[in-house]
Amino acid sequence: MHVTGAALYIDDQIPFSGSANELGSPLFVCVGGSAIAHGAVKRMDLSRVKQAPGVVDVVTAEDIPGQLDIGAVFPGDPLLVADTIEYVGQPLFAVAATDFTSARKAVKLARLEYHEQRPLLDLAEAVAKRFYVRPPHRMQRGDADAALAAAPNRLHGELRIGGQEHFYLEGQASIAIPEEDGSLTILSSNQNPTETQKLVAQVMALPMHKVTLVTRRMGGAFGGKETQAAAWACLAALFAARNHRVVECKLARGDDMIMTGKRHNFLHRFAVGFTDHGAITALTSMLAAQCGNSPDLSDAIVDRAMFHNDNCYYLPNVTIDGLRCKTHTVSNTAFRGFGGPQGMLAIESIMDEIAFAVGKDPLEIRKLNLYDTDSGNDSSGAQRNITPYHQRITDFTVPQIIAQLESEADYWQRREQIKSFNAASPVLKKGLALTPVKFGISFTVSHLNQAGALLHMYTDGSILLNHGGTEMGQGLMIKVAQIVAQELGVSPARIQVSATRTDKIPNTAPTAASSGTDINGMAARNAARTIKQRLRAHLSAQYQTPAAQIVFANDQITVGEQTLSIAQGAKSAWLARVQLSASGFYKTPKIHYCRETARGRPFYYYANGAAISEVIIDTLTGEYKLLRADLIHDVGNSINPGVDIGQIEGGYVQGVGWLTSEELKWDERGRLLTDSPATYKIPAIADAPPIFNVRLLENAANREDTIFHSKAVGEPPLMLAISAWCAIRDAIAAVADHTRCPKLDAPATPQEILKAVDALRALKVAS
Ligand code: MTE
Ligand code: QUE
Ligand code: MOS
Repeated sequence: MHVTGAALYIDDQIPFSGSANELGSPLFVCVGGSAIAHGAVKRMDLSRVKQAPGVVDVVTAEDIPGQLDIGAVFPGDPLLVADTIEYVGQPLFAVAATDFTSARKAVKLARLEYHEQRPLLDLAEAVAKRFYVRPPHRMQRGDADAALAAAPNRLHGELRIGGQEHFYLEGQASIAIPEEDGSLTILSSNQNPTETQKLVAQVMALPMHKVTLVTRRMGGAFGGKETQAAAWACLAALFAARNHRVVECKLARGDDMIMTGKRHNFLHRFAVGFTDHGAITALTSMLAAQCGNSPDLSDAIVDRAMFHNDNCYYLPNVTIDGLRCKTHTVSNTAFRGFGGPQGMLAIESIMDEIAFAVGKDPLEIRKLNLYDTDSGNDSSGAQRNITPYHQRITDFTVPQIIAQLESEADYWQRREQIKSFNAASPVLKKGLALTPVKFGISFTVSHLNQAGALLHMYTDGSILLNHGGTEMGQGLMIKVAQIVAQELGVSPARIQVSATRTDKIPNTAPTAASSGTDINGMAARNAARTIKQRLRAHLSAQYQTPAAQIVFANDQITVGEQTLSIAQGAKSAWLARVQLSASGFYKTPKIHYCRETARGRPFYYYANGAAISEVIIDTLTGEYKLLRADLIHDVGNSINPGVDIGQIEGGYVQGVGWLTSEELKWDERGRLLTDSPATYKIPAIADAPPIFNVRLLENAANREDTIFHSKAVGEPPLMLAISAWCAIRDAIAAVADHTRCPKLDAPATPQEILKAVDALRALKVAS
């Protein structure tokens, strides 16, 4: 339905949201944002706004009946500015009008004067000034300083990693419907309905049971609707309650890009020690994230960056420091991978640097440093399978995936072909890289690893499934329906999946951390098992048949010699007053993590994969093209191979966008310059590699007891795109015959590539 256009998004639901009844016609909201990055409002004259055609209501911070702050985890996010302005676009007031265009025109009529202060906009400056939204955190194993001092070889360096705009096709949007008794129903494009329910309740000074969040689906989210969908739902709710009208609050694309947070850009500084063969003996790593003006989810995001700073590699002595830097920019937030991609890119870049230093192919260095789960102790007797946070790596499929890719995608032959091509081609240069991925599955904040489901079977044998997860295009609903269908021996067509509603399943976790199917699938299966057990017990008594001889399969129930339709079974149970509605619950087992000691088992298991990317660059213009990508990814026993392969392809392409063409730029006053698709370049279909081989690892059942022994797939494949960035760097290095590792930041835009090429050429001339 997403793909064909049959799906209804928030904006499409206005005609169905009570607009033709006693509530009158709906109102539409536009938000007025700050023009300055830091300071305070001296004067806010909204008289012309109020008088503008179509305007029905205007609100400022003073009009909020309950709590002003909507920070999800820590305070710091006022719904509307009450005193200090902390970024350009920060909401100051909001307008509701009879149509969206009138609301937008009215906002422009505000007369605003500011007390302006100098904003801090640069990440490196925030690092230097220790300007933080949250305190730093450290993970440690062994003695990195001593091992570094003793290392036969050392390198140190710095890498800048860019952020990323979510660019979900459906922008932020919510509709609020006032109900008869002061309750509110909110339709919201939202990954985190429970969190928004709580915040709307707090803002409106209502108990949570008076607020119901409904999320049918999102037209994409990618982490951008985990915390940052809440503000627009709150504003719609505020206007709906004040005016007793249906109210829609949606952001125009430009406002969406300016007013909502993005992937965190990072500054990475490191020192690495290694043997003459290229085996790492010590690493000190500083991961500094630009969080923007408030904490939002940055504590957990920088933690996840730190958890993935090892990627697939054993680091015998390691210290990782994570810094949550504050700047006067919009608060950055969750984005597919949740900090993991940034932490992982940092170590993959180091792998390349070591390869240049010891004169080996980067793949050799990667293989040499992989975790070893079978045998190997290092020289100190320590097992080579312990992470910097002291979780033991088991069931590590990466060596197998790399071996399969090396042979099936001809890594070494193509390496030779590329060498010959480059030797004969002075302007165009090709590059190749293979990079692996190990991504930890579970929310690292343990209490979020829980899910609920509610299953009804009707007397006609049809089934209604509810669970706490939300659909954003990742295929969660079909996967959970398949799971219930499998458990009950019926076809998925018999199962209708309801919209996600906080009045059906309460207190849910966000649909995030790739855990949607893992936890909601289990909860739904538990509900299905309960109904099945009740049916079996009933039919066993009714037909005097042992329970073991009752089989649910092929849309039928076989009871000994007899065959019943599901409808017959359901009706029989109903007549005997057997409950055909059940709830299910699941919490992820085995996980624990102590943040004080930075030790534990934060992840139930890991998702693995690897990719080879081949690129060609033009060393005169800096332009590049992906020529070929070969991906092998481990999804365990796939619940839906079509959906999984779609996630892998989409994740890879989105990652390539992050690391190549998607560049966010602000001016010196903190205004976003890249606020439209004209200036912010996401990948288009022609940017996908013409040869794109995507395969699922075979015979890869998850050894943990996950749903049908599958593995989560939503986020991990994004990081396969690191191979494209490394391949570009490899192509650049060809300019100086691979004698030096090019200095390259991310994203590798044509400008960045050209800068790196020119730097190498200048060195070559000088020597
Ligand atoms: N795929 C599509 N089509 N649209 C999305 O918004 N979000 C990603 C991923 N895949 C996303 C997507 C992110 S950030 C996450 S955490 C997971 O889907 C969430 O869904 P899951 O847990 O059900 O995999
Ligand atoms: C991965 C994630 C999330 C995470 C931790 C991960 C995530 C998320 C939170 C989070 C943390 C604390 C809260 C909260 C949410 O943690 O998406 O509401 O209080 O929202 O390892 O994806
Ligand atoms: Mo995904 S970034 O965990 O919403």
